[in-house]
Amino acid sequence: MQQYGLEDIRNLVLLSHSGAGKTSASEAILFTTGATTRLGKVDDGTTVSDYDPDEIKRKISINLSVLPCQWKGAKINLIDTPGYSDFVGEVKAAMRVGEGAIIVVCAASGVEVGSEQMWTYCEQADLPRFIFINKMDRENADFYKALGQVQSKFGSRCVPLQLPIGAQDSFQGIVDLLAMKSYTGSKAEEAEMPSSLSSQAESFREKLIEAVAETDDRLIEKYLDGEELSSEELGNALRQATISGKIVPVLVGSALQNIGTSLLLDAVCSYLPSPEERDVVITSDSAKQTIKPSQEASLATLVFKTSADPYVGKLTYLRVYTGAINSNSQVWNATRGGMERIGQLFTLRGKTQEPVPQLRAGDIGMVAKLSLTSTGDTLCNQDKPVKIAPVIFPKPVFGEAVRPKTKADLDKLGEALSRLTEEDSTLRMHREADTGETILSGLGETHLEIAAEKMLRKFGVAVEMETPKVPYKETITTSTKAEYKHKKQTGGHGQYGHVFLELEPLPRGSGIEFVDKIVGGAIPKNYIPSVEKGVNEAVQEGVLAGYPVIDIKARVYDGTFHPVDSSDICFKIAGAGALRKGLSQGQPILLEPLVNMTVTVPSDFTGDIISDLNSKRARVQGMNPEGEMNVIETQVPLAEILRYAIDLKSITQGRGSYTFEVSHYEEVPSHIAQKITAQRQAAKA
Ligand SMILES: Nc1nc2c(ncn2[C@@H]2O[C@H](COP(=O)(O)OP(=O)(O)OP(=O)(O)O)[C@@H](O)[C@H]2O)c(=O)[nH]1
Ligand SMILES: [Mg+2]
Repeated sequence: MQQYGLEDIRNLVLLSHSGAGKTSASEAILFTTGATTRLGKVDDGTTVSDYDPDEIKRKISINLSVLPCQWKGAKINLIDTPGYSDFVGEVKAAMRVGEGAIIVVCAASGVEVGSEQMWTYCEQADLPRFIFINKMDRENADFYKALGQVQSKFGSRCVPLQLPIGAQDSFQGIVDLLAMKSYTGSKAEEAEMPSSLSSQAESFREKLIEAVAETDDRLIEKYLDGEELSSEELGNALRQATISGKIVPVLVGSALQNIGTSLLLDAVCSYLPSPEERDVVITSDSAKQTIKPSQEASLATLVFKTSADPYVGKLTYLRVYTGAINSNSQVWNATRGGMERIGQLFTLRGKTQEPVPQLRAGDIGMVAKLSLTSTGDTLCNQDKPVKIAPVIFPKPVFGEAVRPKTKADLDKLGEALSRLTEEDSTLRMHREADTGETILSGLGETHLEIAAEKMLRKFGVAVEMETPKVPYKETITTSTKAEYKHKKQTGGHGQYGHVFLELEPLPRGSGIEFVDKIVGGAIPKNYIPSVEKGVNEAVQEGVLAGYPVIDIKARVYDGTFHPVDSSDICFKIAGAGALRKGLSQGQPILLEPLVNMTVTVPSDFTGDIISDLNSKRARVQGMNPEGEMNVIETQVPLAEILRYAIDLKSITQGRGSYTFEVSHYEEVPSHIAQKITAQRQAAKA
């Protein structure tokens, strides 16, 4: 097995709006580097990257895939990511382990929302990047228009390194502006520069040289003095400028026709950083710290993804930052504080596994069947423990209630759900005690739909999903007194319990209080716990719509008993009866949960968002501009935002995001309460 030094590795992430051509570009790269012998197509379901049945069916990427290949002495771990926003967790994981990115832009559609989002993520992560203007062969492809959009959205530091030769039907090749050479066809054969392009190429070359020179004090001096800059000088300066983000090179091509691929690969190796050039952020008790990547140092490996394979079991994706990890070894999981046994390490290209004896710093690989380890953990040597900063995943916001279709499905549901949530850090499962529902939450409707399909395909569990029930509650609004006598005469000895309760509404969040105010033994002490039991059982189901009752004080202040006929059960029945009576008299109301929600949208959408929020009974509590975004703080009933992921996506074309947490309960407005009560009663009947 060939071993690569840090400087010979490129961990390269492909990013874009869905459909700009990342998977197609990956396919072209694998073919061009000789990793594959035929060029697959997304539309035929034959790509290496999108091999998952869900991906083939939908013709989109859902999972990140690591696609190792070799180019001119370098090892490139290409990481294809999904562009669809529900799968942004995969993007975050991929970006965490990459040193460089290519943002793919469609030459016909221009810069789409998703690609803008990716640019923002790259800015936040300080990730050096290229722009690749793809689909030059397509109808309506226009390099200069797309470039104009790129520069107006991302700034003039996006500088073309290449120009296309021809466009659409007549797209043939690429002009390399640094070398001033032309290449045509998928084999990139050197060709004469078309005369129609030469003055255009000269002028773009001049802009490129000026931009590069401006990033380097020594070069700009030479440049202004009118001296010629050597291609070595330019290349070195461009590399530094790309790594520092002062320049974002713009490249061009067609993934489908495999034109421009080899030049793109050359540029990746020449200008994007190797693992050596990016320090590793570790978490420590004090401030943010970094360590230097090194193959000689002690081991530090980050687990950035886990996938659940129905046959192999759990598959753990590793990125080694320092040292090396060996097959059939023991390592220390610093995050969990325990030893982990490492079996056979391998690299994975699509579904093809290749066993490797060792993974060295800079590289990416996988291992199966780890017991202790999950996504985000650091594996290292026990005597040199270290924790690498984990991937920060977006919080799940869109929940649905999961119901197994049959009894057999029910038995397997728990296991399937826990495997799924282990595999996907943006999925969560919890049981809502108040409604008895199992809630699966993720980032959007498609996300959950695919989770359900996966559950069926991988674990044979069939489920139905529906909007979760709102955990309404009930309470009373006035104090009241109620009496209940349970008395029965049956054959032998009878039943007797008699309770007087006083009910009082309590402030929100108080819960249920039970107070014993019996004097003079009107109810013997030993029966009081039974009265309390009765009260506690009865509050589980309110008198309005059967929802649990909260925030009341129940005081037992009087009663009578019978020396022979009274019993625990009789006083329990009496306690419950008195409570129910009291609830009916206490002017009961329905309560609903309110959430504190933070919505982040581009400022232009503020008006639309606010008017939608108003229609959802929201109280807007603040707005804080953050750059081009507006952060809207609001309090809104949970019932109104159960499907907000869908509304927000449609209002903002996917540019918005939100988070929320349950805050407190408030009274449901009476016209809505009436509807809910009527529905519940109808359902019961
Ligand atoms: N004409 C033309 N079509 C292309 C090119 N690249 C990709 N396509 C087509 O565009 C569609 C989407 O391509 P993908 O490669 O799946 O795009 P993606 O960015 O991976 O999409 P997601 O995985 O959903 O984010 C497919 O139908 C491709 O055949 C290209 O260079 N030219
Ligand atoms: Mg794709």
